[in-house]
Amino acid sequence: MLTRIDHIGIACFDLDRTVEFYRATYGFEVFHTEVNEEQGVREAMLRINGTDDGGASYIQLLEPVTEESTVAKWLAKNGEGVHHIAFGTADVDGDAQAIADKGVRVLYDEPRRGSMGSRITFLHPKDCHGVLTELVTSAPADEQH
Ligand code: CMX
Ligand code: CO
Repeated sequence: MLTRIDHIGIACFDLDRTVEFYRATYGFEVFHTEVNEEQGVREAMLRINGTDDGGASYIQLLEPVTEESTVAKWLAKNGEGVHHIAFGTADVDGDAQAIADKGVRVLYDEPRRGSMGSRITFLHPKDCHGVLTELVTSAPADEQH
């Protein structure tokens, strides 16, 4: 069951400048940064709020680290902006299977590593009314890194 918005992914050309905009304009501080080589991104997670199930909601700022990155390709076509939304679930495997059974293309056979040790998969935007949609199961709080 999808229980919360885990994050909204925003593609940007310059992560440091975009982080500074979010800090100066809204007061949001960086909670976590990492490079995810597999996803081809350098990212900053800005924690916005906690939620009823113990999870949190974030803004995920994404800067491509390679020319081949899906985010680089998207930026070249669209410029900066909202790239995807991510729903949180305790069971990304079960929910991805249930959604695939409804005829929506799930992009990965098995969930991959996402921010802070989470497990993630994506639904094809063309099957989701134009919205690239991510499903996330967070790592347990003491295993987030
Ligand atoms: N939102 C909405 N539509 C999108 C999209 C997005 N983010 N990315 C691509 N599309 C659309 C394109 O506009 C295009 O539509 P048209 O044919 O009508 O022009 C179509 O999908 C195909 O786009 P493409 O540019 O040819 O891109 P690809 O098919 O090569 O890749 C996708 C699209 C979704 C398969 C790829 O972006 C992907 O695998 N995404 C999942 C991984 C990812 O995004 N990782 C970065 C974030 C990591 C994280 O969140 O941690
Ligand atoms: Co994401």
